[in-house]
Amino acid sequence: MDKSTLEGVRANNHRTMSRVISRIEFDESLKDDFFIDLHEYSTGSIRIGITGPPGAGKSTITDQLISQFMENGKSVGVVAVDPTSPFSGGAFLGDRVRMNRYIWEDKVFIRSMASHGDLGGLARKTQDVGDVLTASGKDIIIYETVGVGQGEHDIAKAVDLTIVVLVPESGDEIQLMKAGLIEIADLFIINKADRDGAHRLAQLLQNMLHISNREENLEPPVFTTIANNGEGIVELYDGIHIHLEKMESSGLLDQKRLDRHRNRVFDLVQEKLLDDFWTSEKRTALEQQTDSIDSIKASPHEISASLLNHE
Ligand SMILES: Nc1nc2c(ncn2[C@@H]2O[C@H](COP(=O)(O)OP(=O)(O)O)[C@@H](O)[C@H]2O)c(=O)[nH]1
Ligand SMILES: [Mg+2]
Repeated sequence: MDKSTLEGVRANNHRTMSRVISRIEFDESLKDDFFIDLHEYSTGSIRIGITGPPGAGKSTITDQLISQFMENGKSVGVVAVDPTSPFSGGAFLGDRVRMNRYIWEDKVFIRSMASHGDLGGLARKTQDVGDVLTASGKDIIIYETVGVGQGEHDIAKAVDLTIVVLVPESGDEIQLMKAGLIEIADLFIINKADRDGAHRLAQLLQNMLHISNREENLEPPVFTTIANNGEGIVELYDGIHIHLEKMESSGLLDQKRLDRHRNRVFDLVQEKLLDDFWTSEKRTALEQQTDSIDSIKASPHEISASLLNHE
């Protein structure tokens, strides 16, 4: 990676961007210098995470939002993060085909990214990829991820606005709480409002949010959509902007961005220390000290202390 790579990114060269993103994805070392030089160009975008259960309509909504942003003269970078399987997952392929109608436009860049089972680095990777897309001139970065585990929390940490997509079948209050998506949402969409129960669920959700909301927080708005025919999309698009403005004027957006900045430094330090620590000698020492079932007699605390003190 050298200056010309940065220039390629800045010139919105999608091939260069793809190459850089693959290196981030597969953890092939990119020099700190690259990111240091990139930084001044990487702070101007709005970053939105879209999460929810499989099949809820996240990709369809993303697709509709891309059209809205484009109509309003904005360029968009989309990262579909698949936390469970490598690229070739059926649903993802479908997503890409549907989103492909923009591929010829240099104002839209769409990319899927697998986490390779390593969720640890996901927040960092998605932020690094967001920086690359921002530096290429994208105004809006959208991350789509399936909300079934840990991945959506990493994405929520990496964005300005987290959107949770639910469907009428998403269930009652208890099921919603259990799903663990409530606490990360800044904004909700009940999609598939062509089915029974969408408005009931929207009402239930609004009541829940109203009761549980603490004063200093902004209450997440709830929108209903029928994404596959575009119903409710303009209202959603406007609602996203109104909510972002509220987040901005209340200071919440700055707070989020600052927390993100600080956490990023924290995570990077942690990763670097771990990388430096686990030399091949240390790994060998660990393996030698844990090479048979008998070795479980030794205290893990003692083994770790000896590794930490080992020169
Ligand atoms: N009935 C109905 N189907 C929808 C709606 N939105 C999306 N779909 C369909 O639901 C399926 C899953 O949508 P997709 O966007 O791939 O969901 P994702 O897994 O959350 O990304 C697709 O067949 C869509 O066409 C909607 O509002 N109503
Ligand atoms: Mg999808």
